Amino acid sequence: MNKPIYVLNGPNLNRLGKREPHIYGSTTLAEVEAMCRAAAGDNPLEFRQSNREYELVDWIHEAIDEGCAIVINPAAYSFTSIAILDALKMFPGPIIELHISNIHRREAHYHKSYVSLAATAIIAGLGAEGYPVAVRAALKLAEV
Ligand code: CA2
Repeated sequence: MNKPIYVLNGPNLNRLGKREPHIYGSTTLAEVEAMCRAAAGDNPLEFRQSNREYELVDWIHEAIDEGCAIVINPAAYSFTSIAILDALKMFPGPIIELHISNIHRREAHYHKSYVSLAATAIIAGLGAEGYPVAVRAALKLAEV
């Protein structure tokens, strides 16, 4: 069995599809998970969301030990978390940073992501459709 791909989601994304649909769309996180699982096919996939920074760090550590690739939407922690950046720097495989919205068209505080310093690639602005694109790309980069 292949190692799993980890799809990690940061704070507030559990509310996806329920608020601000003009920015984040109307797809819920449960629907995003289904899209990711369909994109992964037979490959195992761990799909998680947390509002707690330490939990995301712990899951990145788990992915370092057990995962083949990481897709991460760190949400607001993109712009604040050196802890998540440091954890991602330890991951040997592909890391796709994903944002539903195009962060570069938004306010200046959304422009500088620490996570980008560790990312293999960045997807922003494709809406929820960015997730299956990211999963397919990460699996290809991981050569599974
Ligand atoms: O576009 C993205 O995916 C973001 O990572 C979402 C973050 C934001 O801080 C980033 O700049 C871009 C915010 C997530 C907020 O989640 C919500 C979910 C439902 C409704 C409203 C906000």
